[in-house]
Amino acid sequence: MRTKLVLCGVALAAMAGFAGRAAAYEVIAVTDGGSLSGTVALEGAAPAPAKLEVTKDPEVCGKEKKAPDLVIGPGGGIANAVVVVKAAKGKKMDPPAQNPVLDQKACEFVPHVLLFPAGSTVDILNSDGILHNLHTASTANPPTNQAQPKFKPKIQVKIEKPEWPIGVKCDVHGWMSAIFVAQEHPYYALTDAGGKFKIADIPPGDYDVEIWHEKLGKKTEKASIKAKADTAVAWKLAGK
Ligand SMILES: [Cu+2]
Repeated sequence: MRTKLVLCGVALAAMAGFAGRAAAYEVIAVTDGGSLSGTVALEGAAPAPAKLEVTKDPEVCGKEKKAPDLVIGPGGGIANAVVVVKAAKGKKMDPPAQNPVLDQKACEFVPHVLLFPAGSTVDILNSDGILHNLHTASTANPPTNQAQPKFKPKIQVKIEKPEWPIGVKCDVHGWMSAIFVAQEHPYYALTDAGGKFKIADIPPGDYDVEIWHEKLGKKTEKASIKAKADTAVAWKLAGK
């Protein structure tokens, strides 16, 4: 009985996870799609960026880093927020024309958040020419933990299944962090440095839209998408 309860708990926990929760996405032809565009901004004043201490390789890494987990642009725009239109059906998600790239430059992952279609092969570059180490905390996909010495300017990691956020760390430089978002369907976007985003070709209808930020958390908004028109929004996330 006890074993059964435990197994049941594990199954529930798995179902609550992203991969288990997502109903199958249905591909349809979208001929009269609309778009959703706008901004995600911080409610209230922007905090001063936190500083991270550099404890290794200062000749390449520098002395100090700005924490990449909360970047606020002019006007309060929040960079690196993930916006997802919770569409059950829509257009096919095409593979990227080129492999998504995560570089390591001055001991920072660039970009800090990398959004790409599930099934992509990510090119991990090492522009620094020193030892880095790629360590991902995937659960739906196999995690990877591999050294990237200076003679390996590129390694590749395939992320087969939709999963996010996938934490990425370098075990050599503890302050380095990035996030992979392996999207399940085409209706995902990442806000730019000004907090702006745009998602196109959405079938007309009413949707829940999830906004997620690694530091500010998650919020659900509503949006009505109209045929061949843009719906403009200005959303806010509260500071913590
Ligand atoms: Cu490193």
